Order: sequence, then C-alpha cells, then structure tokens
Amino acid sequence: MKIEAITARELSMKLVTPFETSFGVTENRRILLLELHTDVGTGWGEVSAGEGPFYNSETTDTAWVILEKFLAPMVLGKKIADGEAALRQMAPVRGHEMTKAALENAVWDVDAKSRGVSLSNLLGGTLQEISSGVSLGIQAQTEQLLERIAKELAAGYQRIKLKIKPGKDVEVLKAVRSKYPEIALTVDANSAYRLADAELLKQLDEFNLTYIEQPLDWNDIYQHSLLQKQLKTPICLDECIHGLKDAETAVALGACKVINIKLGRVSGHAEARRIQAFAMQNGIPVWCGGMLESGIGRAHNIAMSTLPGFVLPGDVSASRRYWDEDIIVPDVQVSNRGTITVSDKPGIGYEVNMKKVDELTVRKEYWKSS
Ligand code: OSB
Ligand code: MG
Repeated sequence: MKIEAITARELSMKLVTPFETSFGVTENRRILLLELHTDVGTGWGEVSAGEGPFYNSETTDTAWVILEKFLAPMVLGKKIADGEAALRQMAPVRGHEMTKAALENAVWDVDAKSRGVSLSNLLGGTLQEISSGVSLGIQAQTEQLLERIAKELAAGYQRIKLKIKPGKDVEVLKAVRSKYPEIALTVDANSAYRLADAELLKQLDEFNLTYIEQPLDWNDIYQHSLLQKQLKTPICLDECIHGLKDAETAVALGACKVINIKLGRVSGHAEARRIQAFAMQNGIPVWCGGMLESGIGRAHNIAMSTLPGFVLPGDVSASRRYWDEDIIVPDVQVSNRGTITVSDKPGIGYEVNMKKVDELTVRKEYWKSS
C-alpha cells in the first residue's frame, strides 16, 4: 500500500468514573487518533499513552510531536507492504512505542480491510470470543470497592484486578477475600513498591492471587527476579516489557511467570505477536492489558487477544464502563459470561462514528506526502 496522508486528531473524552492508580488519578482522557489514508483504503490507530509521563515516558503531547516531526515523514509517500514492514520503517526512532503502535495498527487495519478479512484473522487469531476481566482503580473506602466488585461480578466479568499501593494493600485484600473467597483475583501495583518491601509483599501470598502485577520499578527486570524467588504468587510484568527482548530477559532471569501484553507498550501487533509466541513456547500465560482506550484502541486489543497465547482474561472490558458514548458502532459489549464476541467484519470490525469523533475533537491536523 502507498501511504498518502494521515489525519491526526486529539479527542477529549471524559471517563464515566475517575480511575486511580498508584501514580495518579485520570478523569479526562486526551486521546490521539490516527486515520491513515492509503491507495487501498483507510485505517485507524490510537496512541495509548497517558496524559502525563507516569505510566511510561510517553504522553499525548510527546506522541503528537514525534508523529509530526519524525514518524509521519518516515512513512508518507512510501510503499509499505504490511504492519511488519511499517514497524521496520520506523525502526530508526528509539522508544516511543505507543506512538509507533498507532501508525502500525492503522496499517494492519488497512491491510485487513483491503483483503476483506478481519484483523483477528490476518493476525492469525484463533478465538471467536475472548475472556474479559476488569481493572478497578483505588477506592477511598473499602466499602465502595466491595460494591464495585459486586457489580462487576453480577455483570459476568471473569476476574477482578485491584489497583494497590502502600497503605491500600493487605487490609483491602483481607476485606475482599473474606467476602469473595473463591473469585479469580489479581492486584496491580504499577511500580509502587521497592525490593525492601519484600516482607510486606510476601503477606500477599495468603490471598490466592493469580498474579501480582508490576510491583517494582517500571524499568527493573533484575529486581523482579530477586523478588519472584521470595514470593509464591506469580509476578506478572507490565511496565517492564517493551518488546520481545525484554520478555526473553524476564523469562531467562525468572523475573515473572505471567506477562501482560499491551499493544501500545510493545509497538503494535507485529511485536505483540512475537511476544505471545515466545511466551507460549515457554509456558508463560499472557493476557491483554488496557490503557483506558477509546473504541478504536479497544477494537485493536480485541483482535490481538484472539491469538492462541492469550489464555488469561484481559483488562479489555465493555465500552460503557469507560464512556457514556463510545466512538465506534456498535460499542464493545460483554456477555453475562464475561466474554466479548470477536467481530468477523473486515479490519478492526467496527464502524467509526464520525459525528461523535468530530464532536470530541479538540485538535486536528492533516499530514500529506510532499
Ligand atoms: O497498569 O494496567 C495498567 C490504566 C492506565 C494505566 C495503566 C494501567 C491501567 C489499567 C486499566 O489497569 C486497564 C483498562 O481498564 O483499560
Ligand atoms: Mg498494569
């Protein structure tokens, strides 16, 4: 395909409920969408970076600059065979994985649409429905958290993930486990602890958690390997895994027993697929994480989650948990068995509601090959 132009849009989208992690609270998302125009059709991608550089180093603003000054010029006017080639084309840019992923994902969407196949199909996905869990932000009161859990379980979600931080960990888990002794339960610390907290983290072993996600530094695989030796609970790495090399390092060092694959964090579908294949060969279950995406990013996440290595429920849940009205039609729905049916329509498999997109757009630019 020949890349002819890119429309970049920043959307301002208010979350239905604020989302609190150990690194801060998000109420409004600043979502950067790419619409890729090619000689064989149009495709969509979303930058999954946050508003501030607190999950990783990227933000909505850094993504805009890197796209405008470096990534768009690298692909505009070029013939690009497919998503794999798009990623190779952007290889000179170091880091900025979530920014590259938006472009890479859009190329996959175009490629699938032009072949008349679903994105899941093009990626080699094998599942017709995927398992859905929820990620619950830190709550001021444990009572509120218990109510949230009751609601999500009633809706059918297959596992509950709780955000934790020092002071919001052991006591909270005691309350949750005494009310729900059997549910599939995990926790996510987003790097809120130090290796010196190992004694405290060992107390989490008594709660029968499927895993504890990213307890230590965002960029320290080695210390996770030291911690994993002291814990019975499997560690799941999120922030530390930027690509296949990090997954290989983590598995070689015994730093984790589970991997959260986020499409943006690993530069897109091509690299995500390599990580899930490697993980599967090494008996490491993977699942799909989320970054409070709009429907576009959510649709890409669903397609990725159909690959055979994705054996644990992901964080990809129904649109209505995030937005009063999503920008895709239909929006993402979850069955009362906690599953999402994968669209068999071409590409990402959802229509983009352009009226809604226009309504939410606060910044828009059109980049064309010169
Ligand atoms: O660590 O998985 C994370 C949201 C923002 C930043 C980091 C994370 C998250 C989530 C939410 O857990 C997942 C979602 O519901 O999209
Ligand atoms: Mg996480």
